[in-house]
Amino acid sequence: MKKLFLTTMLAIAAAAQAAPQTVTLDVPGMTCAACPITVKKAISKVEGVNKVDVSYEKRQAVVTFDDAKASVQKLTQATENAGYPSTVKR
Ligand SMILES: [Cu+2]
Repeated sequence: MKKLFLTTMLAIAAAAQAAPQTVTLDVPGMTCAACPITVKKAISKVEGVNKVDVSYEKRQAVVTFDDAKASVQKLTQATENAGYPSTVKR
């Protein structure tokens, strides 16, 4: 009984560690309709990213990622490497 409880707790802990996270990045450097394509490509290449929605009008990227593999820092680094520095929208 105790062992089952422990196993369950470990499973919950593991699931919590690999929780999908959604973050909105401000990408002010997008200046034309082609920019979001570059930004989306750069973010998509980061391991653990599940979904990327880039809005040129809002100058924002909404990214869903597995936080066991990716991190906000990796995302902002990826956009910066592509020529579009970004910051987390708070
Ligand atoms: Cu452009």
